[in-house]
Amino acid sequence: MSPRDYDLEPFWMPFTANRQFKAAPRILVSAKDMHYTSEDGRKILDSTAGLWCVNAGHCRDSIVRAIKQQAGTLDFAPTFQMGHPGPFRLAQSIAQLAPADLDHVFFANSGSEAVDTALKIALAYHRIRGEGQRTRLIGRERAYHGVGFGGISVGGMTPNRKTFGAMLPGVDHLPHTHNLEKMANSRGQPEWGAHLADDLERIVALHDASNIAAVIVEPVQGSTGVVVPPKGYLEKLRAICDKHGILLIFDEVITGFGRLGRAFAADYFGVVPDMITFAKGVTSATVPMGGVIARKHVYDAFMAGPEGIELFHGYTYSGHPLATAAGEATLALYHEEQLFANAASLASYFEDAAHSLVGLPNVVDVRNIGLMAGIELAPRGGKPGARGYEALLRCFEAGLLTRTTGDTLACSPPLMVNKAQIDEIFGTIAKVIKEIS
Ligand code: PXG
Repeated sequence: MSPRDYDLEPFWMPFTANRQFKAAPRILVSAKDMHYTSEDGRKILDSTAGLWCVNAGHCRDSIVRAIKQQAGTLDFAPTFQMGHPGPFRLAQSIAQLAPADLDHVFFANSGSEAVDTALKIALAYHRIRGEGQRTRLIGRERAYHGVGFGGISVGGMTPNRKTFGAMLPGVDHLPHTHNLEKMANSRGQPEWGAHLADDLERIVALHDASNIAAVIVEPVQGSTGVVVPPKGYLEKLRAICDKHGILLIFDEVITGFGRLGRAFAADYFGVVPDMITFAKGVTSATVPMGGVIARKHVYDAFMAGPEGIELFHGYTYSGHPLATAAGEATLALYHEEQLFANAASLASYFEDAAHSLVGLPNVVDVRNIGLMAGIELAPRGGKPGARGYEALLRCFEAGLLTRTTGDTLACSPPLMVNKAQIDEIFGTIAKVIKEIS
C-alpha cells in the first residue's frame, strides 16, 4: 500500500460510518471505463456506476477533453441576467432527448437542488395561474429525493428524516409499493400493486384537490433498494393527477440518461410527467450538475405572467461552463456509442444473471429493470444491515464495487458494460453470498 500524504480525520464523510471507515479505509485513486483502481493497486469492477451516476463509464476521453478545453476558455460566467453558450446548447440537447413537450430546462448542481427546484416551480406555477392555495406536496414512503429540506420532506427514508425536525408542513405520502409476499423475485414490473396508486384519491378526498400542488415519485425507486413500479401504477398516478389538476413530477436522478435503456423512464413506461428532475448521468458525474425539465405548459404559465423576473430562483452555478461542456460531451458520447441501446439490449441478460442468485442462502428477493438490480438479503437477527454491509466489504475485497442499503445490494453498472462483466458482477456476488452466514 502506498503511504498516504494526507490525514483521514478532517474530512467529515457523507452518509458514512466515519469511525469505521477511518479505521479501515477503502480509497480509490483512479478510474478508467468500467474499473476503479484502489490505493493498493487493485482493479475494482464498478457495478454501481460510482453512485448510480457514471453512466458513460469512467474518464472517457471525449468528456475529459471537453472539460479541459472549457476550463481554459471560459471558467465561469453568470447566468443571472447574463448568458454564455453552454446552457443554451445543453438545454436544447436535453429538450430534444426528453419525451413529448418536456422542452425547457432549469439547471441546478445536484439532484437535491433539482428536487427543491421542481417543488418550488410547482408551487409558483399554481400561484401564477391564480391557484395559490395549491400548496400541499405529496411524496411516497421509502422515497429518496435528496437531502435538502424539500427533498427529505417528500422523501420517505426514515433515517434521512428522523433527526431533522419538522421539515416542510403540508406534505402527505403515498404508500410504497414493495411487498415481498406479492412480488418476490419478479422479473421487471410486478403484476401486483397498481391499486396502491388509488391512495392518491384518498389523499385528494382528505384535503380536496384544490389544495394540492404536486406529486413527486421516482419512477423506479433506487436508493431504497430498487423498487420497480407495478404494472399500471404510474399510468394510474398520471390519470389521477390529470383528473385533479395536480402536477406530476418524476424524479429521474437515477433513471435518467439511459439506466432503463431509454433516455428517461418516462419514455420507458410511456407516461409523461409535468416535470422531470435529473442529475448524475447528465454529465456522467464528471462535473456536478442537476436540473429540471418542464413541460411547455409549465414554462408558458410563467411567461404569461407579469414582465420581469418570472421565477425568483437559481444558483450561482446554474449552467456552469464546465458542467455544460461536460454535459454536451456526455450526451454526444451516449449518441455516438449508442449506450442507451446497449443498455436495452443487455437488459434481459442482466435480468437472467441477477435472477441466477434466487435460491442462494439468505436471498429473499431479486428485482430488476433495465440495468438496475436489487438483491435483498434476510437481515441477521437483531442486526438489520449487518449482512448487507459484510457483503459489501467482501465484494470490495474480491474486486467488485457494489452498494448496499440496509440488507439490499444494488447493481447499476455503467451503460458500456458487457456480458463478461455482467457475469463477473453476479458471479462475485454469488460467491460472497455463499461465503457469509
Ligand atoms: N433524487 C433521487 C431519485 C436520487 O437517487 C437525489 C435525488 C439526490 O441527488 P444528489 O445529487 O443531491 O445526491 C438522488 C441521489 C445510493 C445513493 O447509494 C443514491 C443517491 C445518492 C447517493 C447514493 O442509493 N441518489
